Amino acid sequence: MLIVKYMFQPHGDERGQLIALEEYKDIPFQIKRVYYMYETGEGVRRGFHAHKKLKQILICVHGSCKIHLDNGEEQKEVILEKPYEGLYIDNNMWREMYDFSPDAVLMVLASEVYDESDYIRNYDEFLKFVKNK
Ligand code: T46
Repeated sequence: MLIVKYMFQPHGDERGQLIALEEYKDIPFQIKRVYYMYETGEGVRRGFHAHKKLKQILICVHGSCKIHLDNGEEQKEVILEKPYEGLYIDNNMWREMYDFSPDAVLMVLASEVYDESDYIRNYDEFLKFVKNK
C-alpha cells in the first residue's frame, strides 16, 4: 500500500510559520468541505468506515494522532504529528483514528460535501465492495 504524505511549504519568518493550502495546487482536488475534531477523549478510536467516493487530506494541525489504514489487502499505521504534513486518504480505504494527544486538533480537507450514503460502515461490506472493484 502506498502512503501519500504531503509536506506543505511553511512560509516562515521571524514572526513564526504560516501554511497556505490551495485546491489543485497544494491539495489534489477541489476542497468542498473542511472539518476538524478536537478534545478527543483519552483512549477514543474514531472512524471505522470507508468512503465510496470521498478523497481527503488529514492534517494534525496541533498535537498528534495515529491513523490506521486498510485497503482490504494491507494495513498500515501512520503517525500525524506535524502541522506541515498532510495524509492523503483515497476512496475505498478503511480508516480508524486513535491515540489522540489531549491537545490534538485533526483537520480534514474533503473533496465532497457530507453525504451519509457515501459511507461504508460495515467492515465485511467494505471487503466485498473492494473485492468487486
Ligand atoms: C472520515 C474521518 C477521518 C457532519 O454533520 N458533517 C460532517 O462533515 C462530518 C464529517 C460529520 N458530521 C456529523 C456526523 C456525526 O453525527 O458529525 C458527527 C461525527 O461524525 P463521524 O462519526 O462520522 O466522525 P468520525 O470521526 O468517525 O469520521 C470523520 C468523517 O465522518 C469521515 O468522513 O473520514 O472523520
